[in-house]
Amino acid sequence: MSDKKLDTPNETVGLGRRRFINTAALAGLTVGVAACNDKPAAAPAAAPAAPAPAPAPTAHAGANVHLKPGELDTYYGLWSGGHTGDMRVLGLPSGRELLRIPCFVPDALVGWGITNESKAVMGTKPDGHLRYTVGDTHHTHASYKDGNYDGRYAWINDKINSRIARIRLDYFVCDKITQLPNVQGFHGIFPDKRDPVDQAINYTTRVFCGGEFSIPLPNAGIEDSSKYRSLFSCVDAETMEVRWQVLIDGNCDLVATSFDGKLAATNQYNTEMGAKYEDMMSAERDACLFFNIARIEEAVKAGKFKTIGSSKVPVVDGTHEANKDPKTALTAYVSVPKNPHGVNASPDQKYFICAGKLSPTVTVIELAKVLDWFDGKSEKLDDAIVAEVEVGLGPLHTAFDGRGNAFTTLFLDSQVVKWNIDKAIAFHKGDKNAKYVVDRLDVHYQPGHINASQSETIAADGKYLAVGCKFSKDRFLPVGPLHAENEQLIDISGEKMVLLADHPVRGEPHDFIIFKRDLVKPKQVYDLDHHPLAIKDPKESGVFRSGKKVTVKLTSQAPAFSMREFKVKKGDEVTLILTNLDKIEDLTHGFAIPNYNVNFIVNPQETASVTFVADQPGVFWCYCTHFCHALHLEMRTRMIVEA
Ligand code: RUQ
Ligand code: CUA
Ligand code: CA
Repeated sequence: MSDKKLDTPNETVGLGRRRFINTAALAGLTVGVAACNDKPAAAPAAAPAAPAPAPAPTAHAGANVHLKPGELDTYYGLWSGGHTGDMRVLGLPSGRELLRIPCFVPDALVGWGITNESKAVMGTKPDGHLRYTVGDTHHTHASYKDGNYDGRYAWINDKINSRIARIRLDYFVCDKITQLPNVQGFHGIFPDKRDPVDQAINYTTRVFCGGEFSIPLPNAGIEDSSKYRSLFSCVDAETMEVRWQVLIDGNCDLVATSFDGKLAATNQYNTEMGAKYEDMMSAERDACLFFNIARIEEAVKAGKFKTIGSSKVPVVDGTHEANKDPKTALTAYVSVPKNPHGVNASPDQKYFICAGKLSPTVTVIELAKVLDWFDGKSEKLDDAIVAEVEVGLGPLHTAFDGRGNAFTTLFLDSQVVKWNIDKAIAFHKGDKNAKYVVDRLDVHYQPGHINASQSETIAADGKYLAVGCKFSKDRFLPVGPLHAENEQLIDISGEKMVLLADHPVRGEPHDFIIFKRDLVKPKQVYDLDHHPLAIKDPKESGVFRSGKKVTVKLTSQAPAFSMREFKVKKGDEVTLILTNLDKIEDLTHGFAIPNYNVNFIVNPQETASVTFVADQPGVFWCYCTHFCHALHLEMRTRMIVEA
């Protein structure tokens, strides 16, 4: 893509005179994206206030990225996998990918979508086949305690089928998936940052989920699109049940939560409620929508809700019409420019920041002032906006260093801009000498999400910044038309940002979080008692028949399965249960049955099962697929299917 083309609509004007991006500019972007053969340009010509060249990386920072063999990373990163429907675990600062945790899409390594256990998590149709085999994960966040990660859970969204998955951070596995009723395009996601203060309602942690696409509710018939609405959903972190939903005007995009458990926010790019993109960008301003969580829960408790279609989830009314009186309002729509993308809560617990996307601005909203409005202490909701300042073209997402600075991606400028929140507020108040832009750094290219180590926690440490660049063009060896994406790592410990490394990743991750490694305590082996069908002694192995249903019980201990052969009859419905009795960390075995579409792994002390119909007679060598021992190839058992 050509940066020159991206900048064409603006090349003759300075930042101060750029306002909103129009359709022509977007058309220019489209052409630029299509014309990917163009030589990549350096910094965009029209980039405002071009920074001095960044200083060379400090010895400290550079040395940290290139870990010596055997040296461990200091941070974990949880990345969403995009189309692969998984969560990826990276070590940082090295950028090494350590694991992919399958959630929404079958996975060949683990046998996700093959084993009965994973199918039960993923959900099946009455015929036993998976309900869905595609997914699209965008946003991942982890559970908090007192404003910092507590290492219990992470959650990730599936935009396609409106599902939320929970990952246990002790085993790094997905253990529950919930589909949100009456939601299409489930996008933003964010949990509570502490167990909320109001114990009277007996809260546990909640996860808030934004519905992006507006649909008829209930979704029957094709009616006037101006009547479509979206829902904002609250999911219980423990039960993973949907507790309540809020009917809203406009749509939800990203989601953020306050540190005190009182407010959740979502940015809205389609307050126009347009059904075509031209309509979605017709208004000069959209909104950042705030939810008064305590009031919503009280309304639910008081029975002030309806239900939609066959769903039993209580739905309260958060539309404009029903929320005009601040003293009873469940929602507050704060006006922000134009098609905002991303909303982030600053680690000082004071502000929510919305990036403009089609406006070159970021909007800083003061939390206390939103609460003042709900309490009737402030007349105008717009007073909650304490800054709305220009930062560059196509601002999308914001991260924080814990020292009062924010870092916002500029999609169109291909830059990260570092800006100071207090100075932006001063500038907005009229101090035109307040230089809120601290630094700019070119990134490669077209950045979307951004996050800093510990960014949205009270322990933001201002060390590393990762930037998810949507296009890598010339940064890696070409591998055909589809390029790797570029997750870049930046040192933010000093005044100036320093680019440290490019990390190629398979398309296409979106969001991610980065946290200190000691916040999680991974388990080394499973516990036999976790699975009710665990075979604790090889002597329990055997073939157990009940009519046409046959249970085959097997154990594994390197380099052998407990039975060297087993017999079933053609037409039997076979459930094979395999417990791995090896006790050593990482001593995993696999189990594959040729021609039967069976392949899965069992980790040490783990039990898994598969069910299939033995429809082909013959001899089938079931073999271990995971290299475990010098006699790994010999680790087999013979399934004999009698005609
Ligand atoms: S959105 S590139 Cu799906 Cu996370 Cu902003
Ligand atoms: Cu067991 Cu390879
Ligand atoms: Ca809009």
